[in-house]
Amino acid sequence: MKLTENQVTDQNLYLNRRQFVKSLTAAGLLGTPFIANALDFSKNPDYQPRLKLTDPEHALHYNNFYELGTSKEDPFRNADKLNTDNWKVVIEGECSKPTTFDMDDLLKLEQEERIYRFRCVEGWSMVVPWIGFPLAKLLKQVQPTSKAKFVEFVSIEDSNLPGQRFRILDWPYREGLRMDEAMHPLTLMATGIYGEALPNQNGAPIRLVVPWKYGFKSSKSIVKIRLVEKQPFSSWMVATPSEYGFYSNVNPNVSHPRWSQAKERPLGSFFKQKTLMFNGYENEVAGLYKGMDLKKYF
Ligand SMILES: Nc1nc2c(c(=O)[nH]1)N[C@H]1C(S)=C(S)[C@@H](COP(=O)(O)O)O[C@H]1N2
Ligand SMILES: [Mo]
Repeated sequence: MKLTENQVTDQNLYLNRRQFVKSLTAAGLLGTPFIANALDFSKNPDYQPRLKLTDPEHALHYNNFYELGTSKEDPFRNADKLNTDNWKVVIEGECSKPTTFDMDDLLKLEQEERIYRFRCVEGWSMVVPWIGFPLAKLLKQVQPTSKAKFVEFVSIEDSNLPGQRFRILDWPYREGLRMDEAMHPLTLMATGIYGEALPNQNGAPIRLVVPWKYGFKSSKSIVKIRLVEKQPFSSWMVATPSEYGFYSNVNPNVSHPRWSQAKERPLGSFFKQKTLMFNGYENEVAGLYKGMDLKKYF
């Protein structure tokens, strides 16, 4: 569905488009593919909570994307080192129809905007309008077999990525979800943010967004999705198994070994606020973990 700008822009909830373009001009972003790539999308009314959006100035310039460097400004500064031309996403493993999708195929799926909370394990958070489609829609197309118990996500590996010259992590960046988590309606494949195609620093051209889990579960720049029988290892589990578990659900009652997770600092705010159980999505997802000891399965 093609909507006009008036239809998709709610002045109260949504950021002022002209202001946004102005902030991009100030940041020297105009003329880059980011502003040229407006997406066709509709607002999903079920996911338009009355939350104050994070200023894109923060969400687009304060990033974690170790392939592009480890400091928060590196991903934006090195954004042009990520080549997204002819991007393909391979879906393989335990499914009857393994398929290679190109971005045209994926952008043909109906794109919707959803405003989600996002909480990094480091203790900062944001509220951003993602554009994308439920991962479940894509997975159904390849017809997972009964052996598909988990889903593994593999991000790009490329010698031009400055962070991959160092073994900061076990490259390529890998993450995983249980099949029911992957099929959950909240789990999104994002292609855009703030009304535009994803800029490179936020994981162009396509990334995962799992809003009830710590941010590192939301893999950027995905090239492969594997349906598997056994629980996969994520790059963070390989790096520090005592600190980063497979589940990594946002939980204010379970501390990181080195800091409390009870509070978070919204980007752009001086003050901290309380972190919510499952990042505020408890009603939607608590059932997935019924009977599980959340301290053990962290
Ligand atoms: N491929 C890849 N994906 C990644 C990361 C990364 O380093 N590489 N960092 C993760 C972390 S720790 C966070 S908090 C989020 C940050 O997303 P944002 O920069 O869009 O806010 O991306 C996640 N996805
Ligand atoms: Mo993070």
